[in-house]
This record gives sequence, structure tokens and C-alpha cells, in this order.
Amino acid sequence: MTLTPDEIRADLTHDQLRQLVGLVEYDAAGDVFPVTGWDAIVFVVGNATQAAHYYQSAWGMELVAYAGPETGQRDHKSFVLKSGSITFVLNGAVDPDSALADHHRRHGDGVVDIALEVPDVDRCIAHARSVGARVVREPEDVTDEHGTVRVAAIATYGETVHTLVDRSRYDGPYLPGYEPRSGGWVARDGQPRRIFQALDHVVGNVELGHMDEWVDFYNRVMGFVNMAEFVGDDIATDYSALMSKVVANGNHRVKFPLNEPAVAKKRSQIDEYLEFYRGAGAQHLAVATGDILASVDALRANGVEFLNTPDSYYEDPELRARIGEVRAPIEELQKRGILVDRDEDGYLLQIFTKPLGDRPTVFFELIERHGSLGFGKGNFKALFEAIEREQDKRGNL
Ligand code: TYF
Ligand code: FE
Repeated sequence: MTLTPDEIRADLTHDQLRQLVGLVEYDAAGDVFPVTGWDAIVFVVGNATQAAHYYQSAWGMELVAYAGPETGQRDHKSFVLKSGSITFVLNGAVDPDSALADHHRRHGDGVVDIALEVPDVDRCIAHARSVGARVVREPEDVTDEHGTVRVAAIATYGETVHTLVDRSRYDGPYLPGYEPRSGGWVARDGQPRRIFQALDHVVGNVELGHMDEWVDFYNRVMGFVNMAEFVGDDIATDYSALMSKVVANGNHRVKFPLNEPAVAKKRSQIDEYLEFYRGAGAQHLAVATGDILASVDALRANGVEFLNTPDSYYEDPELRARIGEVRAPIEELQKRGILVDRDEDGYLLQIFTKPLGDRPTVFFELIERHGSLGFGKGNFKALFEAIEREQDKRGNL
């Protein structure tokens, strides 16, 4: 699906979202932990004021709300940005004694909360508690003049949490306590520049030997199902240096691949992450776009750096035969370093950025799906070799 510029600017319909991220229909009534979709991705960063500028100017996001010292929140600043159906919240410590400053000292820039939209917070928490999950925030109503939001939170891998949000009785810009903000950074021609429309998946890196525990957590606590795509130890030791399994919620809007390191020739990219993040955490956010060529061009023009794909990738006859016809000439993909993968359901186009912050930890993926519900398994070799070239530059042995 290629969206027109008007469609890109408009909010997505259910049908567009289905094609963009691979939504499926399912029976929510029988779900022990019904999840509707993503609510927000909450980051802690070293300088939220500047990060908010970056996500607007480089990634085309729109500033929608703010909380900070001027609104009575003295501890930290929070900038709320949107792109299509996904919300990012950027938190940065103001008070030197803020717990966020300690978090940042330890982990660097990273994702602290993968917040999910749920229709019934209390039902989810009751189930999670009954199977032994750690509840880090009890269900509560938070209210302002725009209405009431019901929230709670459970712990997941590392210091990451899932806040559960029911905003069905709320029409404010984000949450109570935030004031609407617009404007901020504006493109020189005043045109909106939406570069991505939705969030497709968030990958978690966990410690060696713990992947199956976390798969079990998502199965048991959150009722997530296992998806077919995984990287087992057969592939792991050859080139990938990681093992991976994927879980998804009932409607498949929320997809969590989970990686653990595997022993290989060099230090695993997952070990490098775990060392620099000081533990388990979110590794990459895959954002969905209806036009990955235009998105990559815009991002490159804005200074975002991507992993390089060697020409040999596009010249590999086996790969060319397997991917067949896609919506753009291979030369156009090659020019931009976009990868292609095909499976029985269709194909996908994808590309990966270099780490976005100072540490070799969190990075982004752009993904354009055309039927494929996978994660680009056919590209793992090329991708992991590209990641290893970057690791080498950092002095990895
Ligand atoms: O989400 C995925 O599984 C793909 C592949 O370090 C991937 O995007 C897996 C591990 C990794 C980078 C990409
Ligand atoms: Fe991915």
C-alpha cells in the first residue's frame, strides 16, 4: 500500500492500519488480558528539550502536549509528540535529584515505558496479579477538565514497564497534568512532514538464557500468542549471534520480538547492548510507513544515518529470484539501502538506522509491509553483518 500525501497527513482508518501493520480480527471476549493497541512509547533522555526538536525536525513528529516546571511538574520536562497513530513521550530531568537523572546516568537514552491501550485496566491487573506479575502502579483514576483516564502498570524486562491506559473517558491531548502544545518546530515551507504513520513492533533484548522466561511472561501474564518467526540456535551460531522469538497480542497490533545473545565469533550485538544499557531493555522500535522510499529520503535529508547495505545484497541472484517483483525498481531500493523480504503471505521493505543516541543501544527500523507478517528473516544475515561492521568501528573484538 502506498499512501498519497493526503492520506499520510490524515489519521489512519482501521483498514489502512490493517495493511500497514498486519492487524487481524480475533475474539477479545475470550482474552484474559485484552489489549487494543499501543498507547505511547515513553523515553528518558539526557536532554528532552533538544530531543523534542530532533523528533520534530528529523522525524517529522508533531508536538501535542507538554508538562514541566511551567505547568507545576518541577522534577522533569515531558514533551509529547505524535506521528499518525503513535505517541512518543520524551522525559528529561530538570531537578538534579530527579530519579530520571539516576536512570539516565545508568542506562543513557532509552525506553522506560511501552504503554498499552486496554479497555479494562482492572481486569488486566487482576489477571496479571493472579499469575504473579509485579504490579508497579495500582489502578487509579487520574482526572482533569478533559475527563478521566484509568491507569496502572506492570513490570517487564529490565527496568522497563507497561503502563496500561484506558482513555475512553478522556479527550485531552495526552494525560491529565499535560497542557496542549502545538507549533514548536515547523518545516520551512510550513507543510506537515509525516514520515511514519504507526508503530509496528518493539524489540526487547534480555540476558542470556532468559528469552524463554520472557516469552512465557507475555504468554501467561498478558495472553500474547507466539508468532511463527524465530531465530533458533541453528541460525544463531552461524552469523546472527542472537536467538529471537516473537509474541503478539490478540489483534497483532502489538508485536514484541525478544532477543537473547548467542555465542558467536565476535561479541554478540545483544551483549554489546546489554553492557551499554546496563541490562535488559528495548532495542529497536519499528515504525510503519506507507512509502519507505520517501521516508528514507526525508530522513537522510534531515541527517538521520542508516546502516549500509552492500551492492552484493542486490546482485545476489538467489535473493533476486526469491523476492520477485516489488512495488519499486530494485535500483531505487539499492540507492537507499532498503532491504526486501518475501514469505508465503507477501513481502516487506525495511531499513535500520544506526543507534540514535550516544550509546550503541536503541535504534529505529522503518518497515513497509505488503502482506508479509514477518520481520525480515531473509535479511538477518545481511543485517547482522551490517551491524557487525558498525560494532567493529566501535572496537568490538
Ligand atoms: O524485529 C526483528 O526481529 C527484525 C530483525 O538486532 C532484527 O527487525 C533482529 C535483531 C536485531 C535487529 C533486527
Ligand atoms: Fe524489527
